[in-house]
Amino acid sequence: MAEGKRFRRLLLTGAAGGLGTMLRPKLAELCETLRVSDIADMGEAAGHEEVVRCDLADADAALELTRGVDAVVHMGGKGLEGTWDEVLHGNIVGFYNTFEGCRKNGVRRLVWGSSNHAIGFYRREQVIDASVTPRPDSNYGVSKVFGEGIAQYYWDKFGLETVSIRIGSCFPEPRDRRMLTTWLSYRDCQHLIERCLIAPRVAHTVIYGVSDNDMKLWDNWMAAHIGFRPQDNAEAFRSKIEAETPEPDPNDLVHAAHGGGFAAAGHFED
Ligand code: NAI
Ligand code: 15L
Repeated sequence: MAEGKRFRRLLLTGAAGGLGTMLRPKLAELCETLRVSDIADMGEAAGHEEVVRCDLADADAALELTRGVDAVVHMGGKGLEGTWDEVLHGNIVGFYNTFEGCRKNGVRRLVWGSSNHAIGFYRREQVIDASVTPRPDSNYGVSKVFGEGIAQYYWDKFGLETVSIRIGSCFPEPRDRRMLTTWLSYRDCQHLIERCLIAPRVAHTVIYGVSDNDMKLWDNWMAAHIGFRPQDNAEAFRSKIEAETPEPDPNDLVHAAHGGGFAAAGHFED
């Protein structure tokens, strides 16, 4: 193994997406070879990269994709609410195929982007930990609960380790008042993914992906073994956000529910 590298080969799915693009150079630091994959174009392969364009809903493609990798950072799939067919294709069939590929190919660990929308119907005055019953707020949130369920199953039955990261809002800066609570900075996200990959033992861990914001909805005491130490705080953006956005109605679900607009929206199929 080359000096300073923790892994021979890592796989990053969703490499053309917002988080995949941000994580691509960071993951390259950790491994000798980074395999990047997406259904969309990902640009040219760098010297240390393998670029594989495929649909994770294709089981044969997912099996081939996961061959020969030590660990997977899975960010591919539908990243927002959508029709049931879209969510089914990208997140449920795609996730199952990714897990099956990992199992058949003996991959040791998978780290993936679950979402706060798995618990989006909790109310803002309820601070929750990872042991709560899921309360998904959308088709999308239901697919994340499915993902967490399959992760638990593959640990219990096959010993495949997974970290399910219930990501809050991961963007360069918080975009609205809700994100003053839910924001995960890019720097903290990169550190979190690294910790999830290198922590000695994770079994199936659920962790909230959120920066060290003053206002908190999620308590990560059950994932202390990951060693996640966020450094950024959305409070630094408060005056800018408050100047740009109207005073919220605290009873509106957009502000009252952890999932914000996803909880407040109607059913997507209507
Ligand atoms: P994104 O939508 O920018 O990226 C997702 C990528 O997955 C896209 O490049 C898309 O082409 C690819 N993809 C979709 N269906 C696919 C399929 N069937 N096969 C292969 N690739 C497929 O999403 P983003 O923001 O980068 O998020 C990454 C993951 O993290 C997503 O699973 C999302 O649900 C999750 N997440 C992100 C949050 C955020 O704040 N950015 C918050 C919570 C969860
Ligand atoms: C998510 O799950 C989405 O992927 C992201 O685009 C944001 O909407 C985020 O949740 C959020 O809750 O802010």
